[in-house]
Amino acid sequence: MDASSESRGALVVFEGLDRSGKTSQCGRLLSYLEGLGHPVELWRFPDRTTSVGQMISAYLSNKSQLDDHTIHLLFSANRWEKRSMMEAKLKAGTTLIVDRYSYSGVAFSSAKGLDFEWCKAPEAGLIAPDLVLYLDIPPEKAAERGGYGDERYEQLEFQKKVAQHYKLLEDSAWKIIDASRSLEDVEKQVKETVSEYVVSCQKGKPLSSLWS
Ligand code: NYM
Repeated sequence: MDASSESRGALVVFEGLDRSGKTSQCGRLLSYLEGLGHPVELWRFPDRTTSVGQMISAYLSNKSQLDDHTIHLLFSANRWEKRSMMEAKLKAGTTLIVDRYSYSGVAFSSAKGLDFEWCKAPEAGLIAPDLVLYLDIPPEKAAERGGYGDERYEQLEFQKKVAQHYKLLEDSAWKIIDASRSLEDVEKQVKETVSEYVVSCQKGKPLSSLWS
């Protein structure tokens, strides 16, 4: 058996606007896969536990100011610092559920006016997700859900721009999920979709790189 046909974990990414329900769905999917006995971990970006992540967290909570390019590169660096650990976990058979990834990086920064291709460039070479679950919700409806917090970007007009930029990133790994339905309906569709991908990775689908 060559290395590429070895069983591995699946990389499942959740994307969507703020308040689209990603964090709840990630938690439910984690419990479901754990219940089936799959080795699985829940990750999130930004990972605020690293020193780069703490700089990002200070920026998001308006405790520091950074040039738009600089914060974009910090978000990307925060993914790069986890890349080798990600590869090791996937190859060891652990499925990773990831709350936000490179698509958030590009959609949020390009919505501020940064060049779209420039935003994609530092993400090239990260591990490509097997599946991107895009929780699709009208920005107005997301804003109604308990309101936004105090962090940067949590404003309706900006979220509308982010939604437009997300749509430019859709590729064959994406599944668009109508997230304006109930939590239970969304959960059901998420579980059905993910099961198929976990099995194809167990059958030895090779890892590939993002945007390179
Ligand atoms: N965000 C997140 C970015 O602008 N770029 C990125 O690369 C990532 C991963 O950070 N409003 C933005 C999107 C969110 C904010 O995310 C924090 P969360 O999921 O609320 O912790």
